[in-house]
Amino acid sequence: MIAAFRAASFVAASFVSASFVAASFIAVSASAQAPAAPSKGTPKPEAPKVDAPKAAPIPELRFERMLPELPLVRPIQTLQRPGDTTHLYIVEQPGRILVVDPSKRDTKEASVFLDIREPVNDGGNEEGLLSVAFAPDFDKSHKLYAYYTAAKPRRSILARFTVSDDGMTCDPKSEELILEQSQPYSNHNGGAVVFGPDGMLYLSLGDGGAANDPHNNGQNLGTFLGKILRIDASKTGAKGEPYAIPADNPFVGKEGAKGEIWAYGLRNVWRMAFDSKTGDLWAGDVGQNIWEEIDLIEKGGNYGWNAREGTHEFEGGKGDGPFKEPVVDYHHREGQSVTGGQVYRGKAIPALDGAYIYADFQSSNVWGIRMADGKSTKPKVIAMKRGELVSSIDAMHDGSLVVSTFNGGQEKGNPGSLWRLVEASK
Ligand SMILES: [Ca+2]
Ligand SMILES: [Ca+2]
Repeated sequence: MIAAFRAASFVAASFVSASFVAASFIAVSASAQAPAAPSKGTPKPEAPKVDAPKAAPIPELRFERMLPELPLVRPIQTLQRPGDTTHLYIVEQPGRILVVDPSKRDTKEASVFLDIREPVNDGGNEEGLLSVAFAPDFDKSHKLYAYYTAAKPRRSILARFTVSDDGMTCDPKSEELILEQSQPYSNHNGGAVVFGPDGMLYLSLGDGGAANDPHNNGQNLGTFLGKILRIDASKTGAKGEPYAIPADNPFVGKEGAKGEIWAYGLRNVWRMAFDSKTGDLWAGDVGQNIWEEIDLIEKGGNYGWNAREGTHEFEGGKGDGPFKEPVVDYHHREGQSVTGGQVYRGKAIPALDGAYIYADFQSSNVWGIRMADGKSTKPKVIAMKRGELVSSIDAMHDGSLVVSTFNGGQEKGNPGSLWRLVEASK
C-alpha cells in the first residue's frame, strides 16, 4: 500500500495527485468496459497475429459494499479462521482485530478478537498492525501469527498468539516473540505474513525506508530488510530460536547471508499471496518514482531493487544481476502504490478462475491478468472505486475476494470500508 512507501513527505503530495490521476483514468476504464458491438452479416475477420499470449478474457467486476453500518478504522486485511466460514476477521492498522458474522449485513458493532494497540506503534502512515495469519495446524495449535511495528526502539515484530477454544478471542498476554527487525525509518515495513502450501511461514519486509534504499539493503543478503523470508514456525531452531530455518532455503550455509531469506531485491512488498491451486507466490512490490510492479516470487530470486524499478534501470542504484523481471509493471500515471492481490479460485465467477487480481492503493484501479506461455496478458482494468484507497484484497475459503479500503484519506484514524468483488453484470 501506501505510497508513502515513498518518503513520508511525499504522502500529502501524492495523495493530492490521486484525484488528478482518477480523472485521467476514466477514459481508459470506460473503453475497457465497452466491448465492441458485433457487426451484422459480415464474416468474422481473422484474429491478428500478436505477441501477447492467448488466454480467456477476464470479466468486469464491481465493488459491492459489505457491513455498511460497521465503523472501521483503517482496515488492512480480512480473513477467515481455518475450518470456519461463518465469521470474518477484520484487521485494523492501529492494532485491533474484530470478528463479525458477515451475513448480518446491518450489524453496527463487532466483537474485539484481539487488541494490541498498546504494543503496536502506528505513528507513521506505514506503521501499525500490518498482517496476520492463522497457523496451518490451527485446529490443533490454536495459534495466530501477527506482524506489526513497535516503538522505542523502532522495530518490526513477528509474534505468535494463542486463540481461545471457540475461536472468538485472542489473549494479548499469550504473545510469544518469533522474530524482530530493527527499523531505521517509519516507512517501508512491508509486509505480509502468509503460509505456503509447504506449511512454511513467508514474511515480507521492506527495505527499511526513507527513499532510494540509502543503505542498499535490497541487495544485501546480510539483512532481512528488502526481503521475503521463509521460516518453519512449527519448530524451534538448533540454538533454541523460536523458529527453524528450512534446510532447503536458498542461502543456507552461504557466507555472510541470512539463512531465512527466500527472495531479495524487494523494495516494499505490500501484500503477497499463494495461488491456492498452483502454489505460485505472487507479490506486489511498491515502486519509488515511476514504476509499480507485480512479481512471481521464486526461490533465491533477486527482484532488482535498488538497481531496478519495475522493468527499468533505477538511476543511482547498485547491484549485479541477473535480476528477475516483474510479471508486469505500471507507470505512476495509472496509480502510485501497488496493492498485491490474489489469484481467483472461487466457484461463483467461473470466467475469473485463474486470473490474478491486483490493485493500486491510490488510484483504486483493480486489474486482472493471466499467465500464458510464461508471460502475462495485457493488464485490464476490471473494476475501480474512486475515492477509496485499496489497502488489501483477500481471499476467503470459498475463493471469493474481499477488498479493504480507507475512505478517501490517509490521515491517522480515518475510517474504512469492506467490499466484495462481484461480477459487474450481476
Ligand atoms: Ca521502516
Ligand atoms: Ca523489481
